[in-house]
Amino acid sequence: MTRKVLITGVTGQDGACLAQFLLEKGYEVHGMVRHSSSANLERIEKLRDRIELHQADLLDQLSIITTIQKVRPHEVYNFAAQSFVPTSWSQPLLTGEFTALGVTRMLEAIRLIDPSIRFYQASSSEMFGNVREEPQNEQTPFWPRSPYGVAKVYGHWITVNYRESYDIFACSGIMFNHESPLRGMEFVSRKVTDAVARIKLGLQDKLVLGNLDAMRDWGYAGDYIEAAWLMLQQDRPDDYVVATGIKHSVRDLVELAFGHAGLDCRDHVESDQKLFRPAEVNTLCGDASKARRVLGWAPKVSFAELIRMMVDADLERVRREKAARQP
Ligand code: NAP
Ligand code: F7E
Repeated sequence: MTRKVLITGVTGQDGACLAQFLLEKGYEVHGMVRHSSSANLERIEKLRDRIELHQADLLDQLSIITTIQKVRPHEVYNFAAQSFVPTSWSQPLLTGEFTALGVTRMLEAIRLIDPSIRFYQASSSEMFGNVREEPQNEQTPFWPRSPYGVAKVYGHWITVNYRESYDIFACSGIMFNHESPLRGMEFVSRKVTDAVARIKLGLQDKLVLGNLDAMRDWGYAGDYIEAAWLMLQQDRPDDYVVATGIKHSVRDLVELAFGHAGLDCRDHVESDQKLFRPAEVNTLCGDASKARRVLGWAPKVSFAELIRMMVDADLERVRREKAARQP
C-alpha cells in the first residue's frame, strides 16, 4: 500500500527537502500551505506536479482538521513555524501562536481523526539556549533565550505529553542548525553565501553581520530530514538530538565562504551592534549518539562541504540572474 504523508511547512527549506526525499521513496506526498496573496512555491517548483497542496493555517484549527480528514495520512511532519529567531522578539505572540500552540492544533486534529497517525515535531537546539552542559543531549535541561526558543520548548513538551496521554506515535527531533542552498536568505549561512556571490560578481561590496563570535553546530538539511523520517519508522516513538557534534564560529563560516570564492573577508565584512540579539545563544554543540545508536543515523556532509556547496549554488544563481538582466 502506498504510504501517504502530510508535510506542514512544505514551502520552507526542510519541507521542500523532505518532500523530494519521500517522493523518491514512493510516498504519496501532500503539503499544507497557508493562503498568501502571492504564492511562495519557489522551493517546490520542480515538484509541483507530484505533490498535492492543501490550504490550511497553523492558526486555524478547522482548516487543519479538514486537511487531515481529507488526506488521511500515515505520517505527519510538522515543519511549519515562525522559525526566524530575531522576529520572535518583534512578534512574540504570533511566534507563540504558530510555533507553540500550532503544535497542539496539529496533535488535537490527529487525536480526533485518527490517533494511529505518526507525528514528527520539528524541535530545536534553541531550546538549550544558555547551555547547561556541552555537548547537549536528550537529557540536557532547557534554558531558551528567545520567544522562539520558549515556543519550541512548549512544542516539544506538548508532543511528549500527547504521546504519554493518548499513546500517539509522536516524536520530537531536537535538531541543531541545518542549512542548504534552499536556506532562507535571512539566516546567517545563506546571508553570507549570497553576499559572497554578489561581491564576487561585482553587485555588492560590503556585508554587515552581527555577532561573529557565536558558535553553532551546523549540518546539512538533506542529512537531517532523513533522521526525521527514520524516527517515524521505528517500533516505538521517542525523542532524538540530531547534530554533527562539531561547532564553528560565525567568523569561521565567513572565512570559509569568502575563501572558497577567492575573496578576503577582511576587505568586505563588518560587524554592527544593531544586529546583535537581546539575548544571544553563545554556543551550541550536539551529542547525537542516541540517533546514531538507535536510528543508525550519521551526518554525511561536513561543514566545509556544506558551505562550499552553498557558495557554489549562490554563485551559479547570481550569475544566471545577472546574465538575464543584461540587454
Ligand atoms: P522555514 O524555511 O522558515 O519554513 C517554515 C515553514 O513554515 C514555511 O513553509 C512557512 O510557510 C510555514 N509557516 C509559517 N507559518 C505558518 C502558518 N501559520 N501556517 C502554515 N504554515 C506556516 O524553516 P525550516 O528551516 O525549513 O525549518 C523547518 C522547521 O524546523 C521549523 O519548525 C523550524 O523552527 C525547525 N527547525 C529548523 C532548524 C534549522 O536549522 N533549519 C533547526 C531546528 C528546528 P510560508 O512559505 O508561507 O512562509
Ligand atoms: O543565526 C549569528 C546569530 O539566524 C546563527 C533557525 O533555523 O537554527 C536557526 O536559528 C548565529 C546567531 O540561526 C548574523 O546571532 C551573526 O548566533 O542563522 P541564524 P539561529 O538563530 O541559530 C535553530 C536551530 C532554529 O531552530 C531556528 O529556527 O549567527 N549572526 N550575524 C547572525 N544571524 C543572522 N541571522 N544574521 C546576521 O547578520
